[in-house]
Amino acid sequence: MPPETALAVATHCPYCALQCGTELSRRDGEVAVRPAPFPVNAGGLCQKGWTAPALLDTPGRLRAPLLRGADGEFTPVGWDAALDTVAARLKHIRRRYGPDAVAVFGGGGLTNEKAYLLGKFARLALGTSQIDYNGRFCMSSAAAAGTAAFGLDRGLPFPVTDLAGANVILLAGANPAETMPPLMRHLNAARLVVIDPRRTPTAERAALHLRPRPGTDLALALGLFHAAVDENLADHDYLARRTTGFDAAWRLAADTWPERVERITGVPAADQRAAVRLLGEADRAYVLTGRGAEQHSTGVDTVAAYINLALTLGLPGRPGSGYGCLTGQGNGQGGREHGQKADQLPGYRAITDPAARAHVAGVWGVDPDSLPGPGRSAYELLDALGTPGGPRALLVLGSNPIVSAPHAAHVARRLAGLELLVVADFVASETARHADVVLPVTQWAEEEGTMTNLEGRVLRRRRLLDPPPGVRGDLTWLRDLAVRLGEPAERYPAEPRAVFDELRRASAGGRADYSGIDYDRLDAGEALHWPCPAGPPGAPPHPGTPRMFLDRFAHPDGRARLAPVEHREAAEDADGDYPLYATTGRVLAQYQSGAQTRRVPELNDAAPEPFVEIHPDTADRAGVRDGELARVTSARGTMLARVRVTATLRTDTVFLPFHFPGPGRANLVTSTALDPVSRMPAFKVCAVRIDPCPVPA
Ligand SMILES: Nc1nc2c(c(=O)[nH]1)N[C@H]1C(S)=C(S)[C@@H](COP(=O)(O)OP(=O)(O)OC[C@H]3O[C@@H](n4cnc5c(=O)[nH]c(N)nc54)[C@H](O)[C@@H]3O)O[C@H]1N2
Ligand SMILES: Nc1nc2c(c(=O)[nH]1)N[C@H]1C(S)=C(S)[C@@H](COP(=O)(O)OP(=O)(O)OC[C@H]3O[C@@H](n4cnc5c(=O)[nH]c(N)nc54)[C@H](O)[C@@H]3O)O[C@H]1N2
Ligand code: SF4
Ligand SMILES: [Mo]
Repeated sequence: MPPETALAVATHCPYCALQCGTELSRRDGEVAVRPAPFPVNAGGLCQKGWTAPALLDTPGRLRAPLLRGADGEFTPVGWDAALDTVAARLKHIRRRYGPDAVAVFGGGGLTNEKAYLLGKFARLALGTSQIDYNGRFCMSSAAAAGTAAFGLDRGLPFPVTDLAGANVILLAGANPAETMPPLMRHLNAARLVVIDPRRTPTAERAALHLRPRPGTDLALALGLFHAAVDENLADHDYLARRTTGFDAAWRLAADTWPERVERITGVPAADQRAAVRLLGEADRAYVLTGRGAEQHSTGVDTVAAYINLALTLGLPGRPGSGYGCLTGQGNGQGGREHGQKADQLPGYRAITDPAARAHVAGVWGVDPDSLPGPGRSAYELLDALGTPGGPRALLVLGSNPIVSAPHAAHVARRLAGLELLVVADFVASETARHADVVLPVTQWAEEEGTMTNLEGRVLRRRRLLDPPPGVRGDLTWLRDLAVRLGEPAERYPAEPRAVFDELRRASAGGRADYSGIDYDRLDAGEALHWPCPAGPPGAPPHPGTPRMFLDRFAHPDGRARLAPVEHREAAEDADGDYPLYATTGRVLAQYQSGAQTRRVPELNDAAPEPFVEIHPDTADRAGVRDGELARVTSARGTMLARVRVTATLRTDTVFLPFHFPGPGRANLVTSTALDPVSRMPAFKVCAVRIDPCPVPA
C-alpha cells in the first residue's frame, strides 16, 4: 500500500448541493464514511452519501491518459505524451480557425478553485470566449430571476436550518425526499404545500399537493398571486417599504384568476386559494423552487412569478421567512460565481462590464482589452460544435453531456464532428468514451479545495488518500497544458490554497465577495457564508452573511423588484401524434448522468435501468403493460424504458429519469427549446407518444 495522507478527515459528500458533512476514515485499506456533526445534515446521509467511498477504487477508475489512435482504439500513454498531443492540436486549430475554435465545457461539481482556474485558463491560455457549463442546465433560470428580483443570486439567502422554524413551506417543482433526503429533517415541523405533477415521496408528506400539467407553473404561480391579493393576504406595508413593481405585475396578472388558471393547469381554484391561505396566514413561511419549476422555456418568468408571490406575502428578507431556490450540484452555488459561465468573470461579475474587466484583468496581470467577450450558452455551444464558424475542439471537465444534454443524439453527432474532444474524468463516462484524449483525474477524497453549498456557505473538501499513480488533479493538468500553450507557469497555481487566495482577490468587490474568507478561517471551523468582504487592513474579520436582505435587497435602491410577467404556453404542446406530456427528473439512488452512481453496486441494484412511469388508464390506452419494455417517442427520437404503471401520475403525463445511457436516455426525447433569458433547456416538458416495444420471438 502506498503511504496515505491521513487516517481520518472531516469533509463533505461528493454529490449534491446539500454537501452533507462527513467524517471519512480508513482502516486496513478500507475507506469508511459516517455523518459528521454538521448542521445541514444533522446526523443524516442519503444512500448515495453512505456508499460514496465505493467510487474511489471502482474497477472502471481511469489510471492513465488515453489517446485514440488511427485505428480508433484507445492506447494508454504518459501525461507528457497526452498533453503534448493536446497542446499541438489546440495550437493547430487555433492557428487555422482563431481562438474561438477552441471551447470549454465545465461543471457545477467542480471545486471553487477548479471553476475559477478553468475560467481563467479559457480566457487567457486559450483566449476563447467559448466557455460555458452544465449549471446552465441546472441553476440558470433561478439565478436570472433571483438576480432581477433581489439584485443578487444566492440559492438560499438563509441557512438551511432556518427552515426548521417554518410553519408552512411551499415547494414548487422540488422533490427533496429523493434529491436531498437529509433536508427533510428540517421540514418536519412545517406544513408543506407541494407543487408537482407527480405524487412524489415529497408530495406524500404534503398538507396540500397541487398537481399542475407539466409546463404550466407560470400560470399557476400567477393564479396563486391573484388569489393572495383577492384573499387580502397581500402585505401592502411591506410592498410599499421594500419593493417596487407591484402595480405593473398586478396589471399583467389581473386576468389570471384562479378559475382561469384551473383550466390551464388542472389545479382546482379552491386548492389555489387554500394554498395561499396556508402560506399567507402562517407566521413564518417559505417559498422554495426546484428544477420542476425552473427547467422550462418559461423558467425565468416562472421563478419570477413565484418570487412575486413571495414578495406579495412579504416573505423575503423577513426573519424566519423567505424565498429560495434549492441549488442542485455539489458546487452548484460556487460553480456559478467564479467565471466558468459564458457571460461571467469571477465574483459573479458581468464579462461585458468595463469595470469588472479592468478589476479581473488587474488580478490576472493582463490588458483588459485582451479578455474575450461573452460566448455561447451551454446548449448553443454544444449545438455549434463542428459547424462552420463553430468550435472545432472541446475540453470537458465535470459533465457528461452525451447523457445529460437535451436532444442527446444530436449532441453526440455534434461531438463526433469535432477535430479534437478532450475529456478529463475519473471514470470512462459516456462522453469520455467518445473523446480523442481522456485525462484521468483525482476525486474528492484525494484532493483539497472548497465548495459552496446551497446556503452560500463555503466548505472545505479535504484529502484522505493519495491519488492512484498516473492520476493528476485538474488544477495540475490545467497548469501543465497552459505552459505548453505558452503561458507562464506562475499564472496557474496548482495548489488549491494559492488558487483560493487569488480567487479572493478576483472576487473582491464583486457580487459574490469571498475576499474575507481563507483556508485558516475555514479550518478553524468558522461558518462563513458569502458575501464576506476582507475589509480595510486592521479591521476585525467580517463574520460572513448567513442571512441576506434583512434590511435591504442588493439593488442600489435597496428594494426588491416584482417582475411584470404574464402567462405563456410551454414551447411544445401535446397533440395528435404526440398526445402525452413527458417530464424528466431524478430518483434517489442515481446521480445525474449516472456516470458515478451506476458504478456503485448498491445504488445500481436499487435503480438498475431506465423506466417510464405511467398512469394505469394511460397504459391501457397505449397498450403497454407493467414490467414490459416500451418505446417513448418525441419529435426528436425514441428511447426505450421499462413500464411502471402507477396511479401517482396524471393521466396526461409520463415521467422519465435521466440517469441512464444508450437507448434508455431520457434526453433522446427532450426538447431543445430554451428560455429566452437564461438559455435553460426545457427538460421538464415535451410531447411524446408511448408504444409497446415488440420483443423479438
Ligand atoms: N438522487 C439524486 N439527488 C440529486 C440529484 C440526482 O441526480 N439524484 N441531482 C442534484 C441536482 S444537480 C439537482 S439540480 C437537484 C434537483 O432536485 P429536484 O428539483 O428536486 O429534482 P427533479 O427530479 O429534477 O425535479 C423535481 C420535481 O419536479 C417535478 N416536475 C416536473 N415537471 C414539473 C412542472 O412542470 N412543474 C412542477 N411544479 N414540477 C415539475 C418532477 O415530477 C420532480 O418530482 O437534485 C440534486 N440531488
Ligand atoms: N432530461 C433531463 N436532463 C437533465 C436534467 C433533468 O432534470 N432532466 N437535469 C440537468 C441538470 S440540473 C444537471 S446539473 C445536469 C447534470 O448532468 P452532467 O452535467 O452530465 O453531470 P454529471 O452526471 O454529474 O457528470 C459529471 C461528470 O464529471 C465527472 N466529475 C465529477 N467531478 C469531477 C471533477 O472534479 N473533475 C473532473 N474532471 N470530472 C469530474 C463525473 O465522473 C461525471 O462523469 O443534467 C441536466 N440534464
Ligand atoms: S443528500 Fe446530497 S450531500 Fe447529502 S449524502 Fe445525499 S447526495 Fe450526499
Ligand atoms: Mo442540477
